[in-house]
Order: sequence, then structure tokens, then C-alpha cells
Amino acid sequence: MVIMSCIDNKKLSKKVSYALRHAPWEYELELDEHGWVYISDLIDSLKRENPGWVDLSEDDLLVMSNSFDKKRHEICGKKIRALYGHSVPLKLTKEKAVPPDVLFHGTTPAVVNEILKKGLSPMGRQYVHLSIDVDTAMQVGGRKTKSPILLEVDASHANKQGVNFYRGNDKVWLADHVPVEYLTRVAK
Ligand code: HQG
Repeated sequence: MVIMSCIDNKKLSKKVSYALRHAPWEYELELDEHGWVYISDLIDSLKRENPGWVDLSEDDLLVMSNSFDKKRHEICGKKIRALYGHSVPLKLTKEKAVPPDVLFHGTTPAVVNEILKKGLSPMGRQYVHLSIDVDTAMQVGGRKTKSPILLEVDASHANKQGVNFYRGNDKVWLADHVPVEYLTRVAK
């Protein structure tokens, strides 16, 4: 027998990202220093908030987190965390990692000149978000403009000269700040 789940994975993913990236306190959750919370606590809170999710289970979260090309959440044992995107006040501890030689950042015409003066800053989030390839970067920029601007990041030199990088998922890398000397605007 095939059991059909009526969970809207996109809606659930957005809610989980909101709780784990931006406002855990609204869900009576406290992130540990690496961003983890107990899945059972998250589920209890989501059930209380949304009558349509009274039967929400750990399996539903697992299915949701595996149902997108973009891996936003990680589940390990009894815990879940967002892999990137955080804006909570206490900065999460991430392990430094050696990035690919080149990374990309998609942005908007409105802010590109500012970035080319001051470098890439995290703005409303804890880390700058970088993409592993051009297509991903253009999609990220395309969330905000019809004409995304592509920046190439010389991650290899930046890293050798002391800029810290951290792994987000297989397509997203994070950094604290990327100085302008490592950025090149690419015509696209
Ligand atoms: C810009 C989504 C002015 C930066 C995406 C960007 C990504 C500056 C904006 C992830 C600046 C911040 C993150 C400076 C950077 N002056 N503007 N010095 N430095 N900026 O949304 O990278 O689908 O916080 O170019 O796909 O756009 O939610 O970051 O335009 O992976 O999973 O400031 O969020 O993932 O915007 O996107 P954001 P982002 P999800």
C-alpha cells in the first residue's frame, strides 16, 4: 500500500528554514553553537503552530529535506540544523575549510558598485554566501533582479592570504567577508 503524505514540502521547508535560520525563539527552540536543535522539539512546535501538521513526523522532515536540489537542512540522529543562511544574533561556530579555487556570487545591479568598493559583506546574515558554479550564482542573483550580476571570487588566493571559508552544502560556500581585491565582475 502506498501511503500518500499531504505535506506541502515547500511550505514546510520555508517554515523550518525560518525557525532554524532566523527566529528559533518563536518556536521555543535554542540553537546550540553549531545550529542544531532536537527534531522532536521542532516537530512539537510546528504541530502547535499549524493545525494541518498535527501528524507531522520525523520521516516527513527527512523526506522534505531530501526533496530539493538545494540541500538546506541536515539531519543527524535526533537533531536537525540549517546548513546556511542564519541571521540569529549569536554567530554559529563553523569549521574552516579549503574552498575550491574559484567561487561565484550573484548579485544585483543596484549594489554591485558598493560591493566593488567595499567587498562582499554578510549584510543581514552571519556569513557571505558564495556559489560553486555560475548557474547557481545566477539563480541566487535572479531571486532579486531580472538582470543578475556575476562576480568571480578568487577563493584560492583569498584563502591563502587569510580569508576564512566554510562549507555550506555541495553548492554553497560561506565566508566572513571577501575583500574587493579577490572579486572580478564577469560579463554574462
Ligand atoms: C549583497 C538563498 C551592498 C549581496 C540564496 C546580496 C543563497 C552587498 C545581499 C542564500 C554587500 C544579501 C544567500 C555590500 C553583499 N554592499 N550589498 N558590501 N555585500 N551584498 O539574501 O547571497 O533559497 O542575505 O550581493 O539562494 O543573496 O533561502 O544573500 O544581494 O544561497 O536557501 O547583499 O539565500 O538560499 O542578500 O543569498 P542575502 P544572498 P535559500
